[in-house]
Amino acid sequence: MITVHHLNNSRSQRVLWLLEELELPYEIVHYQRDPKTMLAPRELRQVHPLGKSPVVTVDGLTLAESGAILETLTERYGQGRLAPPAGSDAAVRYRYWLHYAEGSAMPPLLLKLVFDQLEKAKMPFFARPIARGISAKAKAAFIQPQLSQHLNFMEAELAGRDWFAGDAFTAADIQMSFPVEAAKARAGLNERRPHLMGWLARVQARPAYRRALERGGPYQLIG
Ligand SMILES: N[C@@H](CCC(=O)N[C@@H](CS)C(=O)NCC(=O)O)C(=O)O
Repeated sequence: MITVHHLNNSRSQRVLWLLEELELPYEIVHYQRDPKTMLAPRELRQVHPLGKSPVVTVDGLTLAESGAILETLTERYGQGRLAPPAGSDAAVRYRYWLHYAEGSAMPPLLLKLVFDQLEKAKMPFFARPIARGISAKAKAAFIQPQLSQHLNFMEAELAGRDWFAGDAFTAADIQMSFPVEAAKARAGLNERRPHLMGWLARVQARPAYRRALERGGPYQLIG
């Protein structure tokens, strides 16, 4: 049996979506973020020492790290679905995007989230202008240029093909949904990048994506 340890508003939404695409039976154990810190509850550390979401257990084996989970489940249960044929160019791109999502796209998005929160955090009034100044500098000098570079890169890649790995929808598109949704929610992704927006509309229209939302519960992307 596949069990998904699902934290609300989190990357585990992608795992539910993959399982819906593969039409596999699974059960969900729900966890709620602390409303103040947004961190996962401590119980999740009983499943995996880092206590991050997603974590999946499959017949006694514990899997963590969303890219690794998607790759493992696709390999084990996909029967050729959602992954390009081994040895093809699409397979090389598939592996690249599976890693890129968390390894390269998420870090600047996470920095943006952290600095946005810093600006809103409670602090003595005299500290606020200092905090805002530091945040503005970090965003202007590093975060915004990085975000633009990544978004331009993804936009250019999708100009030549419908899906990240090639002509067919794969688990790499599922993995890429989180950074692209986060970029739309908080990093200025909009209609000025029509290929990325078109891709997002296509993935969000998939019946399995909608079913995963129904099973996972309310999903308001916060990163
Ligand atoms: N790179 C990891 C990131 C895992 C991660 O940071 N998950 C977030 C949810 S989106 C989390 O568990 N946050 C709550 C916490 O850190 O306590 C992955 O892709 O699985």
